[in-house]
Amino acid sequence: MKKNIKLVLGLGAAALIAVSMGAAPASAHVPKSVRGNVVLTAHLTELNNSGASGKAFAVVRGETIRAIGIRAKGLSPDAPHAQHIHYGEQALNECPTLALDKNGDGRLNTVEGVPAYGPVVVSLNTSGDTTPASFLDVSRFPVSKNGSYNYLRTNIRFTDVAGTGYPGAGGLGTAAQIAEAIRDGEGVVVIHGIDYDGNGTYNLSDPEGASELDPTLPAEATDPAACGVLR
Ligand SMILES: [Cu+2]
Repeated sequence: MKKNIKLVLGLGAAALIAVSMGAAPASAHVPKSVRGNVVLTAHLTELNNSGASGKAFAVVRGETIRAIGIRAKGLSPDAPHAQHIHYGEQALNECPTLALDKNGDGRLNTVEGVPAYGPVVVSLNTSGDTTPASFLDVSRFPVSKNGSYNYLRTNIRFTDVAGTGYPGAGGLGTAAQIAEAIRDGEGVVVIHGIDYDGNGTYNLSDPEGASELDPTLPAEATDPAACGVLR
């Protein structure tokens, strides 16, 4: 009996995907909110000449992401790819350009992109905790078999996130504030991980060296590879 209930829920999620992936007639006034569900989509385009691209959708209701899916291709193959929703009250909430390459090394690292896409508000991993605390737990992010993957996760709750820049609250954004911003089209999906030299692994000894986020991780594991705004 339990299995049947799960199946029904699964079909529900599939229906939501079908709705969000389907092309809406250009002329119709399709309300963003259908019975409280806000459907958002994003076209992911490459950063750092990664060659990656993809599509994402999210169905958000209140402070919950009921379903989120990412279809990515052209990524460094057979490697884990950290992926997040980024958002900041004081960020542009757009994808960055190389103009933000502050140190002029020709690569856009994750921190350099923050003025554009803001800090991490949700970790789009495959199991367990989805808060920003998990943003670099590479063992729980999707692996790009032959450079692509289809990711789907349901029922992610937004949480309060420090550093999202709301004045008067020590920079803390509440779950409600962040959820509203994402529903309003200000969330940015970022996929990380570029094996620049194509030697098959992310290496600390490669020319890019250590990540600016964590000296024990290669920059190849954390540099942004694709980006798109959920609108
Ligand atoms: Cu990210």
